[in-house]
Amino acid sequence: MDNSKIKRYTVTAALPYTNGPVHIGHLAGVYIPADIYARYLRSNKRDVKFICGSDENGVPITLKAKREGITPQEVVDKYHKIIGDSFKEFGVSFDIYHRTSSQTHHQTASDFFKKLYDKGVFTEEITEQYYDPTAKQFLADRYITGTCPKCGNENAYGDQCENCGSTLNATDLINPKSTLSGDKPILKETKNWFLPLDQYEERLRTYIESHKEWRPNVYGQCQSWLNAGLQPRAMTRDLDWGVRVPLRDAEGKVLYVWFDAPIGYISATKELCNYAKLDVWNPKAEEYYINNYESDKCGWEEYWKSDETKLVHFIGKDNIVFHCIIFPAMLMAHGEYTLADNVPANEFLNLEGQKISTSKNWAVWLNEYLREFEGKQDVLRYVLTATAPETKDNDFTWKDFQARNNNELVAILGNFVNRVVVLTHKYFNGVIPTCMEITAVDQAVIDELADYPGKIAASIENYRFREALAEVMNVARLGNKYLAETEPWKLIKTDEDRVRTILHLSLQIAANVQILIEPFLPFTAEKLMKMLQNGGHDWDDAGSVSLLKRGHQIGEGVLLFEKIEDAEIDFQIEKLNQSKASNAAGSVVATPAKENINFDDFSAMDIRVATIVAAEKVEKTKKLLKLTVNTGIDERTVVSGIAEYYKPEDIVGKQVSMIVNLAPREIKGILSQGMILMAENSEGKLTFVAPVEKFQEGSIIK
Ligand code: B3M
Ligand code: ZN
Repeated sequence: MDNSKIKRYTVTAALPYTNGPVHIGHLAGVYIPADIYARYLRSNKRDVKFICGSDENGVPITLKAKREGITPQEVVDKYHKIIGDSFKEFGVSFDIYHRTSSQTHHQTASDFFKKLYDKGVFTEEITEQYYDPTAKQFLADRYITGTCPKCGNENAYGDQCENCGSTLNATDLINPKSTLSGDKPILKETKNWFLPLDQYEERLRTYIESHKEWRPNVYGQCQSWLNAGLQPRAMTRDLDWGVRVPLRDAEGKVLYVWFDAPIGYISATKELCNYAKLDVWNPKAEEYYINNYESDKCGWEEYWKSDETKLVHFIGKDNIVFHCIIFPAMLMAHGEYTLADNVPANEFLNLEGQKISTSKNWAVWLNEYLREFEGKQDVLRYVLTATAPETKDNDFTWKDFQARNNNELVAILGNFVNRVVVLTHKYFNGVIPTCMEITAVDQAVIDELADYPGKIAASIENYRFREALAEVMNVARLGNKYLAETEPWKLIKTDEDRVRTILHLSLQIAANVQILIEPFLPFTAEKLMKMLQNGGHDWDDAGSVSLLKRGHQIGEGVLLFEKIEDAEIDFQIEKLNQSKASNAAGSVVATPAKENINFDDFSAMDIRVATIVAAEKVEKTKKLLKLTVNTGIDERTVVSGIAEYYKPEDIVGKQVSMIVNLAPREIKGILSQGMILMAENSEGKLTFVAPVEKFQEGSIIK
């Protein structure tokens, strides 16, 4: 886009699914680069709206709710808050963090669909979908399990087999089962509305081909989609969670989550513009935080419908087709909107050589990082930017994290700033000395410094954030080199005027670092600002050596970074190794939840605290122990299949939980009156479920 034409920027970051917390892969892939870009634009006094929010619709949410036994609304409320907090704590400076369960969003998405419908954009198609007659609902692919036709895994999902990794259609499964009722689903006809992507193919090709400057991975993926030929895609689904399809004959249907989610960017902008004048969190506004208080009524349409607006989507590579093909097709069909000028999608970040995986707990969770590395947000921001997967997948390792902190942040950036501030306090009581005579060495430094802001800006504007950050570090290196060459600590006795000049210039370099590092490491920039007492500067001022005036009093020195010791890193590696060990044991792949029961079913069970008073092996069996237990009500006999895990002599005196009203059964000739509750992991290992402290026998468990 022609730079002289740009009046404003709309910068979006992919809306995270609210079905779990966010980890370093999310930060590295999307949110840190987007934040750097938005902060850089603000520092350049450009008009920018930085938009994000929670993606709260779709099957991932309903599945999570089912697994946790809570409602979808409870799921999204919980994670909207957790995710919003993490972003805030890492300094991700959204102007709004909105959510797609909001009224504004439902209305906006619904209107958008209606507009396309009224224009006759959609085609109606009747297809056969699996339906659960007991639960009386159509089943999304993830709600169907069955045997994988490729590898025989009995727990494959309707869209994928996690054992062999094949992509499946629900109808491929052998012995399909509904996860809702456990019954065999039937095929039933259903009507849905399709976006005929094939009809937009040529316009999309023209659009994509006018953006040869896009990252090769993004451009390449778009080309291969287009070359494969686009197919109509259903924009509605038979599901009961999401934005209702605003048509009469669409009972029980909602908008496809990838139809409504990108519209979430638009509804968030609307919300931001309507509520921007409120400088408090407004629960009615249904957003988590709004940053841009002053902007008052900003007119959301300018940010979406003007060809003077530059729209940039930050996403991960798995979202490319949705942002570069489907959403643009929707916007074209609507007719009033501008298309994205760039979609800088990142590749994936691996962790210690393996793909990050939520289900295997192979991840660094942001909330845990914040607990274990308190106040070190910028260290993570630094490492994730320095190793960002911009052009290919990249690897995060804890050793590298430590090395970059110790050898780069501490040794280069922290060291430079610390020396300048300490020397200024020591020699001149913290007052910026006058610049005396400039030598050739000084001039070379001044000239080199002047080139950096432009170079760094060019890298950022071309979405090369790693390169940009490396250049900012070079500014600190320049400062260190200058100090090492001029050695003011040796000159102070003999040539104080020379030291004045050296420190004057060094302080200017530090002030430049403050401005240039701000988009990347905002917390560090803030500390520098306090140390140098240097506010009110922005990008335009960088490159200059008159940012700090002589006679200006600087603040107290604080350490910007501290060394990270081996023990802290070993702890993190150990934590991951534990995940690996339990993955190998298979214990993390929990069996799916059983069907819901009602409260009466639960309270019909009489579960008590009991104590084992005697135990012996049941003869001629491998697994059974005969236990005598004190239930508080009586003393009775129970036969329990725990002999492989417990020796009789080890469990006498142990407290247990026991169902006391289970109908008595005869086992190997012994009348067993009740059942001891045991937890069983995926290897079949058993352990007692007992009160955590000694408790009175007969206490009710409820
Ligand atoms: N929630 C997918 C994801 O988190 C999706 C992004 C929506 S962006 C409009 O990967
Ligand atoms: Zn398989």
